[in-house]
Amino acid sequence: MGFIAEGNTLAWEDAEQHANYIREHGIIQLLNILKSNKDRHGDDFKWGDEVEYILITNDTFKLKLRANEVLDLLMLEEKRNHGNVDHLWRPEYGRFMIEGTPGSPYEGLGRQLLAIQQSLVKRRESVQRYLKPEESILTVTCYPRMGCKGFTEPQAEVKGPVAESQFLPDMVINPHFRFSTLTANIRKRRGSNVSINIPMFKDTFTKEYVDQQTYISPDQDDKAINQPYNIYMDAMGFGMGCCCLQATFQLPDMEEARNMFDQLAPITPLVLSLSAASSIFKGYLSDIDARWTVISQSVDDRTKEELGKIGLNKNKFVINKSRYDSIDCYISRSPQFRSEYNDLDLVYDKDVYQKMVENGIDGLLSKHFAHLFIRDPLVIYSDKIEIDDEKHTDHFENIQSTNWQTVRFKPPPPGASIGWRVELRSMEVQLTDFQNAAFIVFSAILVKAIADLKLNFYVPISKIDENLKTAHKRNSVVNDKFYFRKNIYNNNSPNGSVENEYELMTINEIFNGKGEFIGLVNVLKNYIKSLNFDAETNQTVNRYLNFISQKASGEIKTISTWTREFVQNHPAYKHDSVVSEEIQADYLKLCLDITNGVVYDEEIQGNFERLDSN
Ligand code: GSH
Repeated sequence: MGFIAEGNTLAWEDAEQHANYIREHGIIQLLNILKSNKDRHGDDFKWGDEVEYILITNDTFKLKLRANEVLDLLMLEEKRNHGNVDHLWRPEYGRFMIEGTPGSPYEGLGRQLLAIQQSLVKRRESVQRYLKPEESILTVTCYPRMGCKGFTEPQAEVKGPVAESQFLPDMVINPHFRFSTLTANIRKRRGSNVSINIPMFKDTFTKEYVDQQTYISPDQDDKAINQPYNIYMDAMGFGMGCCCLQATFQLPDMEEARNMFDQLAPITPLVLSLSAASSIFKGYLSDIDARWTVISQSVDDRTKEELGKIGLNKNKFVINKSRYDSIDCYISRSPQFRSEYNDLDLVYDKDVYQKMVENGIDGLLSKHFAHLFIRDPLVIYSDKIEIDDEKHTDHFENIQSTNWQTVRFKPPPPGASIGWRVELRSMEVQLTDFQNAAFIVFSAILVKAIADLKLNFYVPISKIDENLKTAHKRNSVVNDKFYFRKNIYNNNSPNGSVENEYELMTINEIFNGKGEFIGLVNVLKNYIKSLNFDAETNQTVNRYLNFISQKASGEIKTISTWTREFVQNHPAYKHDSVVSEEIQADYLKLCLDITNGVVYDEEIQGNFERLDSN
C-alpha cells in the first residue's frame, strides 16, 4: 500500500528546492522512530497480503479507465463502517488498477491459513458488486497490449503533459495527485522521458526494427532504443501499470525484522522466477518472462550525472541502480551474517550516515538508510513541508516509499500498535485465487520457519543481483541455475571462504531437493508438522506447498511460459512476435474463464484447483 497524503503536490522545479529540507527532516523523523522503537519487543507474528487487480471490459478486452470510481465506492464502505470491513482497497498507479488487502492482519499460522483463499474469492466478489455487466477484474501482471493503438476504454489522446508519452495517454494514470506528480517529476528530474528497452522474442518472421515510426527526442539515448529486436516503452505506466503480489510480516522486534529482511533478500529472485507471469509487453512477445526490469526502467529518475555519463556537478552521487531494484546491503547483526556478504560498493550519503551513527545507530543500519537517502523526494505536498518531527514521519516515508526494492524494512509508524515489519515485493500476481493463496501461504510459512528454525540463506549480495537477472530469462525455472547456499542450517559465522558456501542450483533443486538437501518445500513440510495443524488446515497447506513444488519442477508451467505458448499456438499468430488484438482478446477471455472456473487448464493449475472445488 502506498504512502498517500491529501494535498497539493509540487512540480519538480519547486519540489527540487525543498529536497534537502525533506531529507534533513526525514532523518530526524527516522531517528525519532528508531529512538522510541529500538527496544520494542514481543510483537505478535501478524501479516497480510496485497493483491493488485486490473479492470477490463469483458467484451472488447480493453483496459477500463474507471477503477478509481469503483475504488471510491469501496472506500466509502470502509469509512461508513469505521474501518471494520473484510477487505481494504487502495489506489494503485493505473486508473485501471486497484489494490486489495485483508481488512485486518492475519495473526500467526494455523486455521487462519484456510481463510486466505476465501478472502481472495470474497475480495473479487466485493469489487464485482460495483462493476457494470461489461466490466471484469483480472489478476494478470501485465496487460499485453499496453500502449498499442486504442487499448483503453474510453480511448484517450497520447502525448499528454504529464507523461509526454507517444504510446500511453495520461488518462491511464490514477487521478490522485501522487501518481501524476511521480510520473512528471521522474521525467523532469532525469531530463527526458524514461526509456524502457527490453529484448523482443525473435520468431521466424520477427522484424528487426518494429518501431521505426518511433519519435525519439534529442535528449533520449537513441542507441538503447534503436537496437534491433527491441521493445521500446517511454512511460512510467508501462512499469507501474504492472500488478504484483506482496506480503508484509510483522516480527517481534527490530533485530528479528533485520534478520528477516536479510533472509528474504536471496529468496526474492527465486519467487520471481517461480511466479513469472509477464511475457508480452506493448503488444509483442518479449524475450523476458518477468516485469521487474520493466518497472525498474520505468521509474529510473537518475540524471546523466548520476548515471556517470557526465561528471558530477549538480548531483552528489553516481548511482548504480534505479530506485526500483534489488537491495544493496544486508542489515542484520545475527551471528549468521558475515561482512563479506555485503560485497557491493554501497553508495550512501556520508552526512546522513554520520548523523545516524552520532545518534547511536549502528553502522549497518545507518548505511542502509543512508543509502535510501541518496534519492531525492519526488512528491512533496506544499501544505506538508513544515511539520512536527516528533509527531509525523511523512518526510521519512517520502524517501522510504519511493525506494521500491525487492524487500523493504519497515519501522513502526508513529502512534499505532504496528511493530517492525518486512515486505516481500518481488512476486508477480497469479491468475487464480488458489494460485495467489499458495504463494501467500508459502511466504508466510517460510518467514515463520526462518524465524523459528534460524534458516540461513545468506549469499553475497552481488549473487542476488545475478540471480535477479537470471529470474527474468525465458522459463528460468526450468532452464537456469541460481546461486544458493549449500547449507541453510549453518547458524554460526563460518570461517572458510564465502565462495565455498554456495553453488549454482536449479529452482527444482532449491525447492525440491538435491542430494542431502531436502529442498525448501520439504523443509517447510517438516516444519509445519511441529505446528500441529488440524487435518483440514494440514491438507490445505500441503496442497499449496505441493503446488509450489510442482511449479518448481516445471510440471506446472509458469504463467509466462503458458502465455507464450498460447500466443505461439494461436491460429492468427504470424510468428512475427506480434500479439494482435484478436490474440489478446482470446487470451484475456481464457484468463477470465479460468479465473471464474469456467475453464480448467492443468498446465497452470495442475490437479489442485479441481481437488479444491470438490
Ligand atoms: N505494482 C508494483 C509492482 O508490480 O511491483 C508494486 C506497487 C508499487 O510499488 N506501487 C507504487 C508505490 O509507490 C505506486 S507508483 N507504492 C507505494 C509504496 O511502495 O510504498
